[in-house]
Amino acid sequence: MTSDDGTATGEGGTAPVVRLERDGRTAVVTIDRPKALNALSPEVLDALAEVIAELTADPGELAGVLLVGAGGRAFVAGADISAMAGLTPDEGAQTAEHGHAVAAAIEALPLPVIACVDGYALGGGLELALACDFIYATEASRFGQPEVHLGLIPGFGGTVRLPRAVGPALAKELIYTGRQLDVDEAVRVGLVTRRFDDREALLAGARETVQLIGRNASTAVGLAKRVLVGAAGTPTATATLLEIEGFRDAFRTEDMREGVAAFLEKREPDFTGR
Ligand code: DAK
Repeated sequence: MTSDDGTATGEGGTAPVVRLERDGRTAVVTIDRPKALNALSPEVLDALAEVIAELTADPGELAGVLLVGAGGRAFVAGADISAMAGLTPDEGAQTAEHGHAVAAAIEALPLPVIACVDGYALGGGLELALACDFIYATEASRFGQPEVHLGLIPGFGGTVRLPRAVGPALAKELIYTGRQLDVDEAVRVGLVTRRFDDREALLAGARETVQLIGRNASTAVGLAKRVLVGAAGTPTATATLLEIEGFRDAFRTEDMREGVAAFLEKREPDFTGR
């Protein structure tokens, strides 16, 4: 459920497990279950889905979203293992659908979402980060798909998005072994785009990036995300058609006319998001 101020609350409406704060042009979505290292219980997935739906329905003047985990030890340490213990195969499949729906909603949101990782991003936590547009991380962060240790395989998109992010061979090695990457290796293999000394620097850096994005036409940023997400993993011919459609749609926007006119008139553009 979501309260008036956009705070998603847990069962009974008393315990917030996902918080949404709007600060100027930046939204911060915090997964707040630090005692369980922010593990993705069904309640957290519901709350995340509600917050993403709210941002989709009313993006206002937002230029970007930061997704963070509370507590300073973990972004998200995976799907909630205790919630999975007694599931039947069909219930397991429903859990996978639940997680996939949240990932798809993040990808469909026409705003960039930055996963801000400070600590563990394991299993469903890494999969959640991979559904974001890019990952920033602190020195204290660790990444992995440890599902095989539990007799499971990735179920929230890890077999799909991890190979796209780091290449199929490394993705296989990580999924088969369950070994963790430190931030050095995560940056080297392209999983993490920027590293920061600590959480404060991480959040400041991510906010700066949202500010940079916010100087641009939000229509163009949203179209670019639509094409990038839609084209991922598709054959070149399909991806090319998606790009042509997106390019066509850019010509439908006032922002494109304004951006081009401003360049030709040697002035700063005044984008309106239309
Ligand atoms: N679920 C539930 N609780 C968790 C948890 C998790 N994934 N990870 C940690 N916790 C809880 C611990 O149980 C502990 O709770 P208390 O005992 O204090 O009540 C608390 O968080 C602190 O954890 P530790 O005491 O273990 O802390 P350490 O610093 O010693 O170790 C750790 C940190 C992250 C290395 C360790 O907690 C750990 O290994 N956690 C599990 C990591 C993991 O295996 N994650 C992947 C989960 S599997 C599916 C779709 C998707 C998925 C599955 C199914 N369907 C299609 C059905 C995805 C699966 C996964 O993500």
